[in-house]
Amino acid sequence: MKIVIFGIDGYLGWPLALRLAARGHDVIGVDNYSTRRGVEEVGSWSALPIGTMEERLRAAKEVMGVDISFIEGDVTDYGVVKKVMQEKPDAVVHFAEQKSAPYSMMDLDHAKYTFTNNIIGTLNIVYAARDLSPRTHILKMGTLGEYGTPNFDIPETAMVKAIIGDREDEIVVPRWAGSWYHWSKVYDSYNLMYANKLWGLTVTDIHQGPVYGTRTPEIIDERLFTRFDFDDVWGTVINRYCAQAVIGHPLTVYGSGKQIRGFISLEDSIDSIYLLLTHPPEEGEYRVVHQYREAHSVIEIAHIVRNAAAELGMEVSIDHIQNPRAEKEEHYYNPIRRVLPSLGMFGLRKDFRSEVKVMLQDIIPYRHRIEEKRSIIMPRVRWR
Ligand code: USQ
Repeated sequence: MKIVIFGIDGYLGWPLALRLAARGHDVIGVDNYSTRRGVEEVGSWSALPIGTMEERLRAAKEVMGVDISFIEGDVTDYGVVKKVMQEKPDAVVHFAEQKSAPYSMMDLDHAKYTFTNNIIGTLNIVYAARDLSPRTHILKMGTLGEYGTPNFDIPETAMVKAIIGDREDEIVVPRWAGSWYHWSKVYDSYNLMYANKLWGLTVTDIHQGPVYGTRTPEIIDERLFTRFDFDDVWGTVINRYCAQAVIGHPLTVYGSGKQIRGFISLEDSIDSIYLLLTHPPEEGEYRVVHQYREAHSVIEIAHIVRNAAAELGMEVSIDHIQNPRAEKEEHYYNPIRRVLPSLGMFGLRKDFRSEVKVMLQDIIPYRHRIEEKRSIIMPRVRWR
């Protein structure tokens, strides 16, 4: 297949490119390095050192013998999107969105940037697909956070039957997001559903939970590392706890820590996306996918990280700090999963504790890079 990855330089984009290239697919990557700039803006860096795109591409060639094409460009620039869509790819993977909830909550400018980048980027892709390559499968990274934490099982469908007053109709599955970032993905989903209805585009809208991890089978050399963020703005919770553990920083549990999310490892995420690309929906279908392996509260995660660290001889304490976010801390949580299990995902349960231990071992050699940024581990961005 010929596959375009918008956002090839990111945490998921780079390992997905390696996976696809290793399996013999043609990969064209696009990125404007905005995550690198955003991480720098908040005074941070990736704990695992990553090379420039040129170095990464050279390493992929030398270590794996694969050629990956790259275009430096911005998904909000229609000219760039048109240029790659003219190649009539089999699939376009859209990861090129501002992905941090805290970044979007910093101030008005960051909220505006998040909306502009995310919503316009998706709009460019659906228009370019309509005009230049209507059969291209658009695989878009959304988030489970679009739904919030409702008190019902979240259907893995676009629409759901609802009774309002005394009449029944089909409505879009209700959403109540918890940051401007998460709202931007809600609007994306609406726009994708609408484009699918209007023009019959083929879409997979993935709703994924927070990802953790340092490796995939293709990352066999330091030069192939993907980024690993741990600061208050760009790090996701499990990666943050692991980074905190290796420098002896108390684990930063927000509030009671009873808030539950659906977590997935980097490796499972890449496996799932690969499966979804190689098993596309029917032509003209809008497919919703809930992508996570297991649901845990963040306090449970903290205990798992603390225990895994103890097994490696590291003593870590757990701190409950005032929650900087506005979110429910006690709630029901059950996003339904059918699509990925039907493709064979999530069968064999990996031992979460040993995965966390591997992560800790992977970042220990780079703990000095985390130590150097110790002052930006505590949250600086508040929702209210
Ligand atoms: N949390 C802590 N301590 C920390 C950091 C986070 O207790 O040091 C808590 C948060 O309060 C939240 C949960 O952990 O309840 C998850 O936070 P997170 O920062 O790992 O994830 P989030 O901001 O929700 O965003 C991440 C990704 C985003 C993706 C989303 C999936 O950055 O791109 O869409 O996970 S989901 O959470 O399902 O919406």
